[in-house]
Amino acid sequence: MAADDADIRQARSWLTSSERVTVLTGAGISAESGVPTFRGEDGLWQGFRATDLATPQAFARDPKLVWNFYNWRRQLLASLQPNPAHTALVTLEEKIPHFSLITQNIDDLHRKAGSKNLIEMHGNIWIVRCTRCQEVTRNEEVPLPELPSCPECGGLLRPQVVWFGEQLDPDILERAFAATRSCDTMLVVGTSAVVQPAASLAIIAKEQGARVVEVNLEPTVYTHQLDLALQGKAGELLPQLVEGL
Ligand code: BJW
Ligand code: ZN
Repeated sequence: MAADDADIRQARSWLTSSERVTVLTGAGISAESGVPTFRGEDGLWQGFRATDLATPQAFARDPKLVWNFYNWRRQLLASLQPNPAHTALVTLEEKIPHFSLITQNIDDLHRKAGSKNLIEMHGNIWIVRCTRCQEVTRNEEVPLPELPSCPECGGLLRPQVVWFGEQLDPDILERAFAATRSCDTMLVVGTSAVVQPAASLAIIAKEQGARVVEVNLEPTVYTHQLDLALQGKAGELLPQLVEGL
């Protein structure tokens, strides 16, 4: 059922009365900017499932294939802009005394929109890391060579993103947990909530007594456990939520 005005007013009043708001976003918030999501029909790249390429095993087996996938996404992202959902979160950050934005996205669109207190759980597509000397650098070259090499040591570079089976950066994970444990209201936007540990954040927030509001085109596995589910497009619902705050 599509979100109605009463639900939006309810969510807005929780936001207005909150000192601390934490937002968790996933691929769905960037969909209206033209970024494909991972699951569903959108999650395909040249016949490959995107999630099958986001693994250390795929990179070890065929680094060219995986780099082609990331080069294709870098090329696409270079021309894409944040949408009204990203902008609404910048507005929200300006209004809320303690605001944190946790994103699973690597697309940099929250930063491009102007969000400040940003926690990128799965890394960033514009950062590369040397697989030999571990040097980490921002690199916006598009496209990179099929097998890009480290300017310091000649080792093979990889994207600074978190693949399946890899540990999240412990400092980043701790920041995400801290923002989750302390918030009064959490907004969960455009994530299928199947990938751990990000998926557990909404439940942790709930257990700590926060109000949790989901914004998604479709119901997710968590919908019934949360306080309110607003069904619809993030680019339409988030601007309505922050209107008049
Ligand atoms: C809209 C919309 C619009 C569309 N408006 N909404 C515990 C239990 C079981 C398994 C595990 C576990 N702990 C760890 C695991 C293993 C694994 C995991 O979770 N597997 C599950 C699939 C079961 N997790 C890991 O491996 C993590 N590492 C870890 O935990 O290390 C320790 C450990 C290792 C091994 C075992 C145990 C512990 C790392 C996870 C890294 C995920 N990496 C990726 C790739 C990042 C780089 C890249 O982008 O290339 O991250 S995979 C991919 O999924 C990407 C995303 O960030 C992530 C989440 O996807 P997201 O954002 O939810 O997107 P979609 O497409 O799924 O959903 C889009 C949603 O938007 C949909 O709901 C739409 O309806 C909605 N939507 N348009 C509003 N306009
Ligand atoms: Zn190196």
